[in-house]
Amino acid sequence: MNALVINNIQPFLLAQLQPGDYVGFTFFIGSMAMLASTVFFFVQMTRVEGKWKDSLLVSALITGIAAAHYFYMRSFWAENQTSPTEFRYIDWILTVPLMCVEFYLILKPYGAKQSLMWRMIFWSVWMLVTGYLGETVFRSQSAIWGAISTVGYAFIAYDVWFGGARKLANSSADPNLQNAMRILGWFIFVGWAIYPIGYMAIEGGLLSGVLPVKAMDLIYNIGDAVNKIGFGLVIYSLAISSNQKLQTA
Ligand SMILES: *C/C=C(C)/C=C/C=C(C)/C=C/C1=C(C)CCCC1(C)C
Repeated sequence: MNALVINNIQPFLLAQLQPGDYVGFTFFIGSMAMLASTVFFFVQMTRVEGKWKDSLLVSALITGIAAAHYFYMRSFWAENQTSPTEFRYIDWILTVPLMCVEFYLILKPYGAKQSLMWRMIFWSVWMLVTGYLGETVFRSQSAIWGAISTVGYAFIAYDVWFGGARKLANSSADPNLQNAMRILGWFIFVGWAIYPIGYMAIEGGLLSGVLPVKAMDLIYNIGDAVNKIGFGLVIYSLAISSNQKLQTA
């Protein structure tokens, strides 16, 4: 009797992780990496001046929100061995717009208007809501919804590579900012392009049969670690280099 009760509550206390469960491993690694990055960005926030505090705070919020969701997602995966789609998209709908805020914050001193931020946020929400619909409600038409989602992705990539965001950076005459924008542009172009590949691995997706179904979560987990932590580190090094210039000037 007691053993039965303990067995029932055990999954809530102790996530199961089996040998060979590589997706499960990446959920655990992801949760710890996000947690550690959050601590790092918070501590670094106290070491920089002025507006850089906001940028590093947003970096910490991005990895912090992701860390909380990864703790849920890894338990969900451990118990069900299926994709924690809802937690995943709730995480993204909070963290991806915050990445757009990050662009606004670094460009604000060079004349970025709030409209730039809202435009990028709009397209990120577009991308994620339509992607969610394709993964869940309209799974049999996932290719069409994936294409609609990609429109939002393309607008963000355009802004960062050629559009308003890039033009502001180019006109800033700040080599640190221009360099950071170039690297962030590659994050969007290559790092974010990882996600549609994962999406295409779902059942009925364009790459189903080519990639195993479990590849989706593996790809999303790797993408999140690269993009959220890497993105934050680019902002961090921009903050440190600009801050040093301030202090020695
Ligand atoms: C921290 C989380 C990030 C940076 C998430 C980014 C997600 C994407 C860029 C997702 C893009 C998608 C498409 C472009 C088409 C297929 C559906 C999505 C949502 C996977």
